[in-house]
Amino acid sequence: GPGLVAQAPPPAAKEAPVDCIFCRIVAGKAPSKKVYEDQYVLAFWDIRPRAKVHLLVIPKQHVASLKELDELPVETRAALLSACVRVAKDQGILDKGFRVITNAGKDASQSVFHLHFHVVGGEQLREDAI
Ligand code: D5M
Repeated sequence: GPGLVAQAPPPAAKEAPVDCIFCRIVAGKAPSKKVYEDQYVLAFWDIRPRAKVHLLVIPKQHVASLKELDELPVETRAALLSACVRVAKDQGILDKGFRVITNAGKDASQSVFHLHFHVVGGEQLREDAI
């Protein structure tokens, strides 16, 4: 009848999981060795560095992995890659070379489910692994 108008369901809540360690770092509730920050992204040292330089670049907005990239505003997507180059430059590894890696999902052995790019370098990296 005329009184029954289909209602779209409310959008699913996109709140950051309260237990996300990288959200806690963004919020200043967990420590990190920050090297860069702007309104979109944060970069800090990996807690378990696997090379002389091993940084992580993350969006401040929570998404689980690269699989969810399209949920981020285009400005954030651009800022992520620009920040990878910027922190490499700031570490003095731009010209000798560096590697940017993101693990997405089980087969990639992703262990922290907040999108992050590893920026690795400062030494000769293996051809077949980070
Ligand atoms: O890698 C996740 C990476 O995140 C791994 O190299 C360790 C790092 N990590 C985990 N917790 C922290 C904190 N608290 N600070 C800094 N770095 C951290 P992946 O396998 O790609 O999910």
